[in-house]
Amino acid sequence: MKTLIKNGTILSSDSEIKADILVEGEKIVAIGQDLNDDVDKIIDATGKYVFPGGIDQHTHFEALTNTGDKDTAGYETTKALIVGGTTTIIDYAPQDPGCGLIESAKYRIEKRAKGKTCVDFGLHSLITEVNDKMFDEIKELPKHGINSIKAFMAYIGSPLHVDDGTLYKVLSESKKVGLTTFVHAENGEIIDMLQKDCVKAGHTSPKYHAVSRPPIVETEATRRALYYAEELDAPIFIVHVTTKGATDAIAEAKAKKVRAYGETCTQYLTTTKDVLSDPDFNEAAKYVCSPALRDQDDVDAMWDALNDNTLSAIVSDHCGIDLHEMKQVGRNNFVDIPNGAPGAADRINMIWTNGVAKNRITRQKFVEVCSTFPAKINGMYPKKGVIAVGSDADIVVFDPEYRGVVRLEDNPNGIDYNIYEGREQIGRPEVVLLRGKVVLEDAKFVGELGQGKFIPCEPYAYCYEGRK
Ligand code: DUC
Ligand code: ZN
Ligand code: ZN
Ligand code: ZN
Repeated sequence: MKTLIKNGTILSSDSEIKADILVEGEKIVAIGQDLNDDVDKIIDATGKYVFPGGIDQHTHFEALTNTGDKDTAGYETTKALIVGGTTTIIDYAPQDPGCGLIESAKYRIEKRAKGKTCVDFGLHSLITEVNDKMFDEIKELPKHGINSIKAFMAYIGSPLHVDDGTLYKVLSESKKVGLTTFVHAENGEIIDMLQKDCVKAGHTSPKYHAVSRPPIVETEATRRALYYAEELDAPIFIVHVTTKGATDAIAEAKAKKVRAYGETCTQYLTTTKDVLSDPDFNEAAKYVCSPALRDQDDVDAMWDALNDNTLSAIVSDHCGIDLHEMKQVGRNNFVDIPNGAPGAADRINMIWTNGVAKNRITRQKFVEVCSTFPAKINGMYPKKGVIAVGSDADIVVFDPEYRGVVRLEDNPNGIDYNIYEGREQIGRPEVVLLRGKVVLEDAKFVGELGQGKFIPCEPYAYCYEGRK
């Protein structure tokens, strides 16, 4: 199968050019002016931007929540991501109870995702059980196509929480085999204390989710984790950064040549914590995610941190947690609301609308943080994350002239709400190719369940920068 994409403006993380793209099989085989070939299909991209498929390096499909009752929505719901211009995810693979890191990842690839996922996917391992086997398995992860492992400093009393000794050892062991440690940096002890104080005072509505997770809990934990990484000379990636204090800490670490990186999420760039004060529980509970939403100053600081290269990626931290079932358990106490919100399907559109179209970031920065950098740090570059000869033909043809409003019914995400419902939308993907196959046409999904495949992540990726 040969496809020619004609007359578009190709965006990369450092340039934009008007050129045609020839795709053969799963790969891009030529880029140039006025390409002509005997092809099966021509896509007219006149007036459109053409960029590499979005890579969301932080999602949770079919995974346990922090409250541990029920799993998030499954991989069949990734159909909505294709409609939203994302072609690859790096999903979290928590240890299933009683299982090792590797068995849990294999089960995810071969059973949970197989036949269902519509996007290509890599995996980050995620610690939920600390024991000798877990540490032994860290050494084996690269052989299984995993180049990262996540540890939670938050959630005291849940299987997710790791103590500081464990975090220190994970950083140290991971470095030996070319992995990057991804850290959820929030001080679990302080949160636990503040939550108890709120509840004792009768403050149980969703608003107190943010009250019990103030910026200091994130900023302090980020500084602590970065300090371990500095002492160990180990690469570290801080997930879902939301505070100016945390970005200052990452910038200081970078200045000291610590291999420190961070991401923020769409919601921390577009939404303030005011929504948590809605008197309607259902309206407020939608936005209970961790870290908590912040004030406008921190929102502005996240855009700044992307622009000065302190932060390197924008992710969704997508959690398919439905409102009318799973979130209801916290109706009488915010502490019991499972943390997380869906957003992977809207990431590209919301970042274009609120970032590029509002001149907060350039088109080049958009490609860098939504696709290219995630491919690099996860060891998928240049197979993914770039429009280049030899790369996978994961391509979005994006119409910047489209104007609309986000409606769940227009792109169902498998969950009973969308946190961006009713928001302005500027631009949208018109055509999407996944490894050469057209899976979105006229902004309609034309692919099939199970079209996505597991993509191994190479160890010693970007964050090692020649250093071992
Ligand atoms: N952290 C995540 O990364 N995802 C969901 C909940 C959380 O605390
Ligand atoms: Zn702790
Ligand atoms: Zn987290
Ligand atoms: Zn997450």
